[in-house]
Parts: sequence; structure tokens; C-alpha cells
Amino acid sequence: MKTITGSCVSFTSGFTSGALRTCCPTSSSSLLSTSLPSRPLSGSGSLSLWYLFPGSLMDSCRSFELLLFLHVAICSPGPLVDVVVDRYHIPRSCPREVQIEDFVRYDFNGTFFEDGKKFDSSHDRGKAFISQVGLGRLITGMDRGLQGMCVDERRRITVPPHLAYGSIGTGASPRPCTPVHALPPTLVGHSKPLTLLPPPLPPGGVIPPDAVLVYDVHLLDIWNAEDQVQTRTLVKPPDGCRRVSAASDFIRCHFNGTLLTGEAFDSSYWRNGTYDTYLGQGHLIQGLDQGLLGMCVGERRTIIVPPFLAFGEKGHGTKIPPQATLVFEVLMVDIFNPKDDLIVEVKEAPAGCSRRTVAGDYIRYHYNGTFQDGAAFDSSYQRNSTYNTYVGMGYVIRGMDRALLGLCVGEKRRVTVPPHLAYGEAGVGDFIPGSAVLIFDIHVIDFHNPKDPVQIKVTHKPPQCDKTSEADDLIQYRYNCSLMDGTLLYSSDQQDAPSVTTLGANKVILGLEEGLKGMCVGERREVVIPPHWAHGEDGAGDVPKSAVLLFELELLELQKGVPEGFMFVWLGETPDPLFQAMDLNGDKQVPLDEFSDFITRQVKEGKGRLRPGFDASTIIRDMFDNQDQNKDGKIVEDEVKIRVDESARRDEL
Ligand SMILES: [Ca+2]
Ligand SMILES: [Ca+2]
Repeated sequence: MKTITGSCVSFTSGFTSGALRTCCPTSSSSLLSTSLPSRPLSGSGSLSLWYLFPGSLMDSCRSFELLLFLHVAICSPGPLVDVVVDRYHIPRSCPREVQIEDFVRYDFNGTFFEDGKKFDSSHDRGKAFISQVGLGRLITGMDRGLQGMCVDERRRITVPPHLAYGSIGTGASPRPCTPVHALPPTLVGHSKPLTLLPPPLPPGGVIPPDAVLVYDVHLLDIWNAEDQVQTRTLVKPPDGCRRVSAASDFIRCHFNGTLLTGEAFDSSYWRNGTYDTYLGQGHLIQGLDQGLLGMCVGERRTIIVPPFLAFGEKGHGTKIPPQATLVFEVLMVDIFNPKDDLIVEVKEAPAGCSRRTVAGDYIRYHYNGTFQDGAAFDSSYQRNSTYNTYVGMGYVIRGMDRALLGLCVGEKRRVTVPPHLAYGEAGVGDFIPGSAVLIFDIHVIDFHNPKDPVQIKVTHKPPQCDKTSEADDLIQYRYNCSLMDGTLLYSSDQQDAPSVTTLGANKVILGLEEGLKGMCVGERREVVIPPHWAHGEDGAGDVPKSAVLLFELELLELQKGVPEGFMFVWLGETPDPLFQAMDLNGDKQVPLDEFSDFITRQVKEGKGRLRPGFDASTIIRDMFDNQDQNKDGKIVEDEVKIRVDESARRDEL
């Protein structure tokens, strides 16, 4: 049995008072038994006994008075003159102590000191007891004994009869001798007056005369009619705050809801989704409608809501009892207003933007998609391919369709799209939650219109330009081929020699063919080639699908060519008669040497042209063999005639 001696020792050691330690006789239980026979004041060996003063109990002067008092009260014989309070469980943190006029909700067990028998219990009543402290609504002993108590504290309050039901007791009367005042006035912010129960009494039970009562109390809640919603910011968003929540905004947030005792009653995390609601429109309890105002996305805040701004005396569901103060820890995830429009911020605008996107253009862009709290939901960079679409034609969400207009190649924009211009209340599966604001950071790689021609810009024109490239010409050129964002794909400089091609021979993409035409040797150009002039929707090699290409070109050499299928052409009139022109020595026959001399002279005099890019003697031999029908090593007049009659234009002479 824990005697009062044990209590006293524990108590004095707590206050390091050696003098008082000696005050209690080691057999003090006999002293105490004079007034409080055989009844321990605590069930705990490490208890402390405090007479309760309002305010801090750690104040040394008061502590001393208190010790003296207890010395008198406990160590001396005689009746108990005031309540004895044993705080046998004090929570680690106590942001608030019960003061006069505070409302309290607590569990209790009421027993007689005399025999330990129970006369009342909130547990038997099936609900916590609710009252107001210090205004005579409770027996005086409880009005005193509850003061200074913390939520979740457990204390034992021993009440002498004169502070309880006196020398009369209650008999069978349900009314206590201590007056119970009328109901308090209507509470601020609450539509109904708070109904207070009379002090704890056995239902129809009896408190005998001169009974010392022991109340074991567990405090569950404190509030005051003057209380307001309390908010405290725990974490501010690191990247600043673009806007704060305001009435009529729609918000998405996470929260943990607990009672003051720390008991959880609800959490958005239990449901694996945000709590989504309109603010300031009465969808929420009044305290949250206030407490959620002025928050930034990314902010974490504690909101403490007194019962009359929460669910009041009715409570809510099974987890929120009547008159419960609610504590919410809220993380703001998303805010928008139905009146919000698209927000477009230009982050980087390239200089010299000659053309901007219009409806019907086809655009390729990269993007990072995030929610307002910074969480990423999609990125084209991760897929390593641009997002490609037509602009202004309803192929993308409404907000983006608008945001993609008026863009330059290379431009970077941040686009904030409210849900009514994005995926609305439905969202997209697990990908986009309902009513989510989306932020796209976009970078335009290129765009074109399906009607676009090849765009040629001459960057250098040599002063002398008497002949220009055209179909059939054999050319040498340098090139760099890039994407519009500057990514170099191919370059002739990567190879041993400049590129060589015959124009019109379908050897290069159509757009390059276009870009290489009409150039003088030494000329330089920048040529923009839309995909339908390049590698189209499928791309090729390192060229992405539907990519616009930029070619930087320089023409190095130009050899005029002959039409496809020809090895030699006359530039003026064909000599007539031809055989006599060929038969340079007039002996009516033309061997290979003579034929070769003839052709070479034509080329030198500018009257004819051999196909460029081939060995001249080989071409000439081929031409000779073609004319020498009977293969006797010489051409005669008849052989030429036959060729003319046949009108065969191959290797024509
Ligand atoms: Ca001859
Ligand atoms: Ca012949």
C-alpha cells in the first residue's frame, strides 16, 4: 500500500527541500488516518501532491507556501481543509492550462474516499463530462481542482465535504447542494447555447453526509467562448508564394485531424487522396473556412478549431465527440479559382523572332509538367522526344491550345492551366487528380505549317556570279544540318571531303535540292526545310519525326551537267551534216582518235558538254562504241545516219 509517507518523501525530494523531508514522521500514515483513514492519496509511487494555485506551480515562493500547507494538511491530524490534487500524469507538452471560465471536457471516476466505492463515472454515463470551470457550475472542490490542468493530464482531486456536498449530502435528490447556475449565454459563434450538465452525481445516487470525494479526472479538451481559430505555419514553401488561398477558391489539401488529446479522427492520407473543397462557402466547418485562408501552396499549417467553430455539441460521426476542439495539420497542395484564366509567362524569348505560331501550325516542343506543389506528373524530356501537335485545333487541352499560339521557335514559356482549361474535375486516372492546376514549362523546338515552302536566306553572295547551279549540275558543297534548337545532326566537315551531288538526281532530300539551286560558287545560305520537304512524319536516322531542319550551305564547285541519261550534249545547234564535221581529215571514216579529237574540240570551244563527274576518255570511248555499229573500229556515214533515223537520243550526237 502506498502510504502518505511515500507521497511526502517523493514530494519533498521533488522540491529538494531537506528540511521538509523530516516533517513527516515515518509512520505518518497514522497521523493522516485521523482525518483520512486507510485511504491512499495516490495509486502511484512517484506521485507529487500539489495544492493547486492558478498559474505556474513551479514558482518557488508558491511552492514553499504549498509545501507548508501540505505539511499542515497531510502531516497533521485534523480535517482536510481544501482539495488535494495529485497530478499523477502530466503530458510532456502543455500549451494551455484550465483557467476560470474555460470549458472543459473530461472523463472521470468518482469514488468515496472512505471505502473507495464508486458513486459516479463518465464511463458509466457513456460520454465525457462537459462543464465550465470556476463559475459555480461544479461543486466548489472541482471548480478549484480542475484549474491549471493540461489536456491529457490525469489527476486525482480529493474534495473535502464542505467543498462538495457538505454535512447534508444529496440524499436521493438529483440536485446537488452546490447551486448549479442557469445555462450560460449563447456562445460566440455557435448557434445554440451550450447545454451544461449538473455536476457529476450518481444518477439517483446518494452522497452521504460529510463524504470526502475522490475524482480521478482525465482532461480531454479545453476551450473558451472567447477562443478563435488559431493558426500556426509550420513550413513555408521554399520557392515563395505566388498566391494565397482566398474565399471562393477551390483548394486541394492534405490533412491530419486529431483531437486535443492527439487521437486521430480523420486524415486525407487514410484515403490516399487530397481533400478537395471550395473555401469560404460554408462547405467546411466555420473554423476551417477561416483557418485555411491565406495559405500558400506548399505551406504546412496547424489549425486549432474550438468546438463552437467545429461540430459543437453534436460532435460528428463516431470519432468526434460533442464539444471537441479539433486540431488540423494541413498541407496545401493546390489552389485555383473558377474565375482563373490561363497564365502565360514568357521565360525566354529569342531575339529576332520573325514568325510566331498561328492556328493550323504543327509544333514540336519539350515540356515539364508539374502540379503547383512542384510534384512532376509528366515530362517529354524523360521520353526523350518532343510533344508534337497541331496548334489551335483542339488536339490538346484547351489551355495549352491557347498557350501554344504566338510562340517563336526557341521560346520558353511557363503556362499555368486551371483545371477547367485542363482535365477538369475528372482528372486522368492515376495520372492527373481531379481539379488539378497544371503547370507546363515548355520549350519550343520548331514549328511549321504544312503549306510552308523551303525558306532560303542568302548569307553571302560572291561579287562575281555568272553561272548558278541548276538541275543536272554536278556540285560540291559544304553543309551543317541542325535542328531548329541548334542541335547539330550532320556536317560535311565530319567527312573527308565536301559533299558531291548531281542536282535533280534525287540524291538528297527535296528541300536540300531546292536550297542548293540557283547558287553561285562561293555563295552561302541558310535554308529552313519543313518536314514535308525533308524526312516527314517518320523522321530518319537522327532526324526526329516531323522535324524542321536548318541547313547552312556553301557552294564550293559547280560543273554544269547534262540531262539524265545523256553523256554529252550540244550546247548550240548540232553540226549538220554531222559526219562531215566529225571526219576532220575528210577520208570518209572516223576512227576513235579522230572522234576523240572532234569531241574534245567541241567541249573546248563551248559547243558541247560531257557529263561531269566521269572520266572523259571513257565517256568518249562509250560514245564511239555506240556509233560504231558493226564494231570495225571506225564510224562511217551510214552508221551515223542509222542513229539519226532511229531517233535514239542516247549519248546523242
Ligand atoms: Ca577521217
Ligand atoms: Ca563502223
